[in-house]
Amino acid sequence: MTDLILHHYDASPFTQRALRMLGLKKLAWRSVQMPMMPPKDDLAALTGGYRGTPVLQVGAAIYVDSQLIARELERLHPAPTLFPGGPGGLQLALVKWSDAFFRAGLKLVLGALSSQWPEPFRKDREHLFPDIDFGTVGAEAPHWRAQYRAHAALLEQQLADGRAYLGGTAPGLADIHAHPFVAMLRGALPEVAASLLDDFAHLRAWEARVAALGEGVRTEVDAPTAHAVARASRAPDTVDVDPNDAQGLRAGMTVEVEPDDTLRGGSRGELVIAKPDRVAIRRTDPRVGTVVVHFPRLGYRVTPLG
Ligand SMILES: N[C@@H](CCC(=O)N[C@@H](CS)C(=O)NCC(=O)O)C(=O)O
Repeated sequence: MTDLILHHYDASPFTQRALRMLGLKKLAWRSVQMPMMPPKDDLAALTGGYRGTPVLQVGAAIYVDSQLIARELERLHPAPTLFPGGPGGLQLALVKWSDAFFRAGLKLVLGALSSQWPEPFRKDREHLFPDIDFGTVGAEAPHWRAQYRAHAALLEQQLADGRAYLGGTAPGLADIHAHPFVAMLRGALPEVAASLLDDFAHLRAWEARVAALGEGVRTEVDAPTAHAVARASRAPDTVDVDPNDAQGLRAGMTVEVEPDDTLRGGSRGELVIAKPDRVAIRRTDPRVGTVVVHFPRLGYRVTPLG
């Protein structure tokens, strides 16, 4: 039975990113569905409070965010690589570019559709994105259409020499970063997407190729099964704190870790890893035992509590 357990819901473009990684690597994995909004107690038992999707579990190790899921899948299953043609720094850096692409598409979707959402879901998303005014974002649609098309035009430019994927002949993380936000607009606002994208012929062919990566082989399991896996596994005892840590973090500190972009929730625990690429905390919960929860450093705030 595969060690990989993905906690997720499929409607999320960030989940779709994790699925394309699993597809590129042709991996078998176990799926635990989470709700699209709180309460998410089953997930919180593992993460300590982070509520976002996707989250990868490997035994008693928990990996938050598609950035770290990419790194971990690459470490565990190096071939085929997510980083064709290089060590991956630039492909990983594109996560911040892809966030800007996401935001342009998100604002188009919110402006057009959020007033029709059920009230509890709309209120939850207003909480999640405190920097977006749901009441006025629709009035900015021309700007966000222009931004979205400008991002998509970069993809079209990169593909214009006839290459199959953004990096050349092999698919990689750059494709997987960008593709979900093209698919998101096509799914949510097909007419808007057509008006912004359909003269990009190379992009259209590329969309089909990236979608065809699929998702590997999924087996559904329930949350108690995943919790039992965590309880039966020994939490990794690695302690690895960068002596040059930019915040002066030290092993054993109690810290809170939370995203610095949206309010996807924070987690508290004992700091065991702090490096430029990640921070990890050890925490114990009666439902899952002791787990180590890893977060990317890029885009996450670490607050020492004592
Ligand atoms: N940087 C994160 C972003 C994840 C993210 O924002 N996911 C959204 C769904 S698209 C989410 O978790 N929303 C809150 C929720 O579903 O509770 C990643 O790449 O994993």
